Amino acid sequence: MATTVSKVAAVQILDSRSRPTLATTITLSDGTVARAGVPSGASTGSREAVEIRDGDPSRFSGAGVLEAAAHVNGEINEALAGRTFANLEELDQTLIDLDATTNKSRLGANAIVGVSIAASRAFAASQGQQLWEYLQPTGVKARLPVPHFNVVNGGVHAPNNLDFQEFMVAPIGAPSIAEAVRAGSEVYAKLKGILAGKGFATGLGDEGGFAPQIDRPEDVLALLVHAIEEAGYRPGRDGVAIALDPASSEFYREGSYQVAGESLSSTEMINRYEEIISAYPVWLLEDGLAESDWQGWEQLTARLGDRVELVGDDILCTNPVIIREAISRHVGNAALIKVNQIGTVSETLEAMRICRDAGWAQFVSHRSGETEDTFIADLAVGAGCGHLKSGAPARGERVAKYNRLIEIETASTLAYGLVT
Ligand code: 2PG
Ligand code: MG
Repeated sequence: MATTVSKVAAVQILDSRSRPTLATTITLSDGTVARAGVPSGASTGSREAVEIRDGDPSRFSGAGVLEAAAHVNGEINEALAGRTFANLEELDQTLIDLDATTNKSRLGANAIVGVSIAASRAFAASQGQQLWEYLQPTGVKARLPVPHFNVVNGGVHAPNNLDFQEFMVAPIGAPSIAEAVRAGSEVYAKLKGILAGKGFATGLGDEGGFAPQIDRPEDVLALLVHAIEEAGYRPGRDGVAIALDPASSEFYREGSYQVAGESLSSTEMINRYEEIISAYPVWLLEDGLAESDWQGWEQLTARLGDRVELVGDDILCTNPVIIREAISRHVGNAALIKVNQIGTVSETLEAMRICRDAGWAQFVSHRSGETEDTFIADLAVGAGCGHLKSGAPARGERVAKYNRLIEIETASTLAYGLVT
């Protein structure tokens, strides 16, 4: 169904970390109005699409996005207003051509992605479809994804000594989203009590997880298993499993991994992960090795690829070209999916299609800087990828996505769970 755009506009707002980001609005000629909040990361891959920041030190320490907003209100609006598009791909391609760089650095990925997300929402509404239905590729079964609750934060997301960035609990064995959210919340509450009982602070990191002063990742994992059990669940895939995102590019220095006071080679780091997955119910490992350590990744995949899901985030950047290369080199067996890493919804769906065709899993993700926008919940459902991470079961910008999943579950007959 062809759709005509009347206007696009953007304004500078704040994200969940108090950094500027964009709220983007699109109006269609049929009167449909849709909005998008633009996410932004902290532990970014070097090959991500580029978000534009003003760099004026007198405003938000240079982090303002007035220039990106001006690109939406000026050049992008001029290119789209009054034009009729056959579909979202056509609109996204117009944005890509207008920018004319390989990494969206001229107009800004933050300018472009907000327009693309808002447009997909508007096109869905204009056709009377739920957003997840609109995003669902032909031949793909939609499903409700297993939520991955990031309950302990470290790395660049928290001011503690913990080198690993994310410790997630995943209620894989839950019967529904509503019950999975309950499990996440109950484990989170137990964990808070356990931490407080041991004298740790229970302040939160950027994604809503606790940020205790603990050095060794294994010590956190022991606490998580304890919290899962205390909440009345079985630790593991038939109950509540654990997922890790060490975000290891952040502690990879001059060819070695600096973890809790030790300096480890790639092989030693893989040995460490092997011990970890043998001792704890870890089912997924994201960015176990650094984005530049492709040889290490090949070894990691050969050694652990049949035991855990190995997700590439910084190394892949939701980029179809890089994902293709990783598939052919047997680097990982799954891709993290972040819309703003590549910059348009169409390219994101293309990255997911490439994964599906290769038998790779796709793990849809929020960013550390978020708004209340719930687009990723619909994306995970429509693409039928089976798992999503959106931070802790706490803080409005994180739970908005989980709450949207509950809403979708209530209004549909979709199945819950991993793709098996
Ligand atoms: C990650 C993300 C989201 P950031 O590394 O997976 O959790 O963090 O948005 O800071 O890149
Ligand atoms: Mg990551």
